[in-house]
Amino acid sequence: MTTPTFTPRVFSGIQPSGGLTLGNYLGAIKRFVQMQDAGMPTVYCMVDLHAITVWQDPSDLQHNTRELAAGFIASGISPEKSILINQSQVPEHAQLGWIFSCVARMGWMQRMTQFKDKAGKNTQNVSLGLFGYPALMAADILVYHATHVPVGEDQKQHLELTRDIATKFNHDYGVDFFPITEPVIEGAATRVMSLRDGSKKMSKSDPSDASRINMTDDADTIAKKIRKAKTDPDALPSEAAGLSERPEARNLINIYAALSEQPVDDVLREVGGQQFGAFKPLLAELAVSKLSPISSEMARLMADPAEIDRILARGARQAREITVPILEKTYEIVGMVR
Ligand code: AQP
Repeated sequence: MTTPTFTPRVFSGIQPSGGLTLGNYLGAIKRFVQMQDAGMPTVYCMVDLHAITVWQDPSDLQHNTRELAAGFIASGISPEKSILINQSQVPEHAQLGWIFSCVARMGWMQRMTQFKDKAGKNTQNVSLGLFGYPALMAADILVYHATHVPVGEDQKQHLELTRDIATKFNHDYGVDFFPITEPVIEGAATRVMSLRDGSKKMSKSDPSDASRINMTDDADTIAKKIRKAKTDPDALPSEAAGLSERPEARNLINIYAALSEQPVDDVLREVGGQQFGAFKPLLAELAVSKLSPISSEMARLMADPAEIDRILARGARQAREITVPILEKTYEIVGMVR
């Protein structure tokens, strides 16, 4: 059998499970914009079906979905260049998700560390959806035959599972129908850590608001959170090796490097030897200068939610031109009578 070549296509998504954080921006959205601007066909998604794997208040979910769309657009994702969608408006995601739930093996799912982290000791009481989530994520990607998926480091294992699902489907049915997707995990901030604990990922659902920078935070709030960020008493090193045992210092330097688009070594050449008392105001100033234009644009877009809804409706129509034929062909391969 010949291996088909798949046309490059980029897909990625973010859950509207809270407000956008600096982690989502640096780990994911910045790369989304770069790939769009490099001229690749791109599909970006608010994954609302994933968000409800944990409880979401319905009105918050609506608000967060529109605000996330505003965040995408304000960060540089153009609805003219990318297909911008809300997952539940493109039903083929969930339909292919079911097929993939029948391809993925229990043993594979039980190895997913994000499930273990999110369920904690509560594995009997969390939703079945939280456990099955990675099969739906594989469907989100493969229902577009996407070849490249820009994500933060925390999603690496789910992308390996996506490759396993595609491989098993192709093998079981004797086809070369689904591509083996490449994760794109690059840059200085693929894993932005909590400002309160350098061993924990910055997360929109962390109960402590001080642990994260929200894209909607104003300048004073950003400066205050950075001023209060956990650090150690030592001065900053002049080389990256000096950060290896200092997770909080490494995190702030990585954030600085990603925001200023410089390698970590160049940043340390500039700020090595400084105490945090001197470095934190520099970081705050940089963060405010990069994030303020985005948050003001988000506020402007949120003043017209009907326009956001129009953009998403158009995105869903464009997306379904791709997803309907791929799902139909999948059903045919599986042997469903149509
Ligand atoms: N701290 C982070 N550093 C770098 N990248 C990150 N991402 C998330 N947090 C960081 C990347 O953002 C994209 C969207 O993530 P998501 O919203 O789908 O889910 P998540 O990874 O579970 O993010 P959160 O903020 O922690 O959400 P909750 O609290 O709802 O679970 C992904 O590409 C992710 O890698």
